[in-house]
Amino acid sequence: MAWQRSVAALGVAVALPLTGVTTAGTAVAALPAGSPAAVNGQLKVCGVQLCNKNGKAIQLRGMSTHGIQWFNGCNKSQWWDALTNDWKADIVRVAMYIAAKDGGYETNPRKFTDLMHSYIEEATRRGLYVLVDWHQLDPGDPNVYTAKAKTFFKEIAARHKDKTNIIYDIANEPNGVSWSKIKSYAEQLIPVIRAEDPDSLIISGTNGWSTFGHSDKQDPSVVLNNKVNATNFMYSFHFYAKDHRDDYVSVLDRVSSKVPVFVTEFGTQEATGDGPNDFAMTQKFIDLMKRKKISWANWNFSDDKRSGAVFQQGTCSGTSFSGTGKLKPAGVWVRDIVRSADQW
Ligand code: IDC
Repeated sequence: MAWQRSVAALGVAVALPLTGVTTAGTAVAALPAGSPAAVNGQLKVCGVQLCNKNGKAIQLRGMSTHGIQWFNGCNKSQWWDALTNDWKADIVRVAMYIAAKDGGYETNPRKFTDLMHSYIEEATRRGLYVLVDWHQLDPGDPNVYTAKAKTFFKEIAARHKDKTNIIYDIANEPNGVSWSKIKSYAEQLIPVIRAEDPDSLIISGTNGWSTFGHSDKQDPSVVLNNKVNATNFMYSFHFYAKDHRDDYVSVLDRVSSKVPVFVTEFGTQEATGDGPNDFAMTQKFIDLMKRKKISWANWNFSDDKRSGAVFQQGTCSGTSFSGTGKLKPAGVWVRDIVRSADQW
């Protein structure tokens, strides 16, 4: 406001209205001023872009947890401090495996739903966006878990519907299943979430482990010609740069010009999340994602022994997570990119 500026310029001490004060009197989750989620607010899809509350296209960057059934030991204040203040991440993806054979959600729905609530609350206190990852993987058909997914997402959405920093990913990596079956699953889940949280941003994986079918040797047109019937919806794409080369860059470039895409998981190494890094190949994806403002989360912010876990083994039993002292090479490399200036 012009009058505010001119008064301030005169150096007159007067009480000026604070920005961000609402008159509605509704309780909204407190996001720290200046944090990524406070600045950008409720996300929405605009065209093929992800936009902030002002309709400006933005790119979110951040980290995925490892499976919270295995690596909840990392979930401590210094680990969150590192992600928020040292890495300056915009987003945390919380990977909740489903299958009993992995010790996932199925083994104890109450425990894992509560654990997800606690990650969401902590991310909110930190001003991060939080991506709730229904980490179905094996079996690869998300329809196996439709009833369980509905129960889980209904409770999550009902509890957190007033937050503006939550993103729902309803299927991590569908595999061994046709796109039409994934689309059918998505169209069952979306109304369940939207009944509770109408303006929510929802993502689903695509066939071929979230490659728009490319890892299944299918053409992405199968997805592009049969889109999910929903608004505010994005498709996920995953890659592991040592195994997934220029042809995957081309697919990502092609699909992201046609539909909104979020890279909810990628690695700089082999698809096992282990083995040698290929930073030069990863850089090609990073450049594309920067140019097109495609948001991403890297796998993963844990101390697993594999090369894709950014911390050296044993780090999570201590309290030192910030800086580069405890990082593996992938961590040093990815941290630099996550830390680089936000573009909003
Ligand atoms: C891997 C974990 C490993 C676990 C395995 C379970 O690193 O500890 O035993 O899953 O199958 C993905 C998956 C992600 C994988 C990761 C690395 O989303 O769950 O984690 N990856 O293999 N897709 C491509 C790679």
